[in-house]
Amino acid sequence: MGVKSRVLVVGGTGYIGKRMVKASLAQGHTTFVLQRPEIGLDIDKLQMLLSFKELGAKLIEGSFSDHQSLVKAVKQVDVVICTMSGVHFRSHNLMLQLKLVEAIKDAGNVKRFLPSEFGVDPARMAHALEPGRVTFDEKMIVRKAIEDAGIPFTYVSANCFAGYFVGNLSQMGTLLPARDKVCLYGDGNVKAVYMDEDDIATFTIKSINDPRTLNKTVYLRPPENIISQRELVGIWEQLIGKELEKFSISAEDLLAPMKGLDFAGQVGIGHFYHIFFEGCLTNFEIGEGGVEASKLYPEVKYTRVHEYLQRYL
Ligand code: NDP
Ligand code: GFR
Repeated sequence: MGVKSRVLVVGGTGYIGKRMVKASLAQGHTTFVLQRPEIGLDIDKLQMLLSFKELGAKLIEGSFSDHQSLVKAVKQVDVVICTMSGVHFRSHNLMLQLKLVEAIKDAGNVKRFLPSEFGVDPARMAHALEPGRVTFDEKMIVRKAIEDAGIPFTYVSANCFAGYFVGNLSQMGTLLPARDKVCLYGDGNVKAVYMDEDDIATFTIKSINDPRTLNKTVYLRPPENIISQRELVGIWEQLIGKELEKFSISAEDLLAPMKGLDFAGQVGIGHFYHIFFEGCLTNFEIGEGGVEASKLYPEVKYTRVHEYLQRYL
């Protein structure tokens, strides 16, 4: 809201984390990034941290295995954003956030904490399928710890990262768009919400010191990006000037191979089922505890799906 804050990003070299760092700097906040000693010889992470420093960020050393180092880090800032990895094929450490909550509680100075969410609203997923439900259950455990500690928060429900859901026309097991045939979930008409990850970071940083988002869930639901998988495929067909052969998979057939897959694969199938058969991203009205980002920040020119798809041509 124009006011500048001191922001610490924890998980700042991650897929969404690096975008948070850049958005925080771009919006003029004094931006800190946690530099974990455990990254060791991970040269990509180290070089990225150094590049953030060149952009004006400050690096703060801290480790999840050293409580005092976390307390010291959060004492230097007003806002903490955590982008800890979730449950997928990369790594899964959401519960580590409980250590960060403890540090924020002990430090006592943090004005807003944004835990690692950035997807489906976990508060609406008590019915989620095993084993993917673990993503949502763990995020709810972290929320409870935050609220029990009386830490001011903002939760961000970012819906579908375009990199995981737009580039592949929402097909599982690939990150690239089909050019001949495509599988639709059921009739393909269930509405989802697709977000460019840079916009997720932009909206998130806009929310960090906005009184309207204090102790609220911010839903990213920009109207032009609320589309069905069939509409997504249609946009791609327009771009490539070719109609794709379409076939349909039923919910039963999507779920059938679940047992034979590894944990990450089972989690993924569950998420795709809830999103594209149940419509969990759009089958509810935003209530009292929530606000919608594109309404709060109409000045953000968010990337439309057809613009995002240009990179795959
Ligand atoms: P990443 O897999 O990129 O990991 C992010 C960061 O987590 C890493 O960079 C690292 O921080 C930190 N981390 C991982 N393991 C450890 C550990 N053992 N100790 C300390 N820190 C660790 O995460 P994503 O960006 O993919 O996911 C972030 C959030 O976004 C999750 O909540 C996830 O559920 C959600 N998400 C949502 C999607 C959607 O479509 N809506 C898609 C993908 C993710 P460091 O930088 O310090 O090394
Ligand atoms: C939409 O909200 C979420 C989406 C969320 O709250 C948490 C995680 C996700 C993503 C996961 C990110 O890694 O949904 C599925 C999963 C990504 C994934 C994509 C998993 C398996 C796949 O085969 C896949 O193909 C693109």
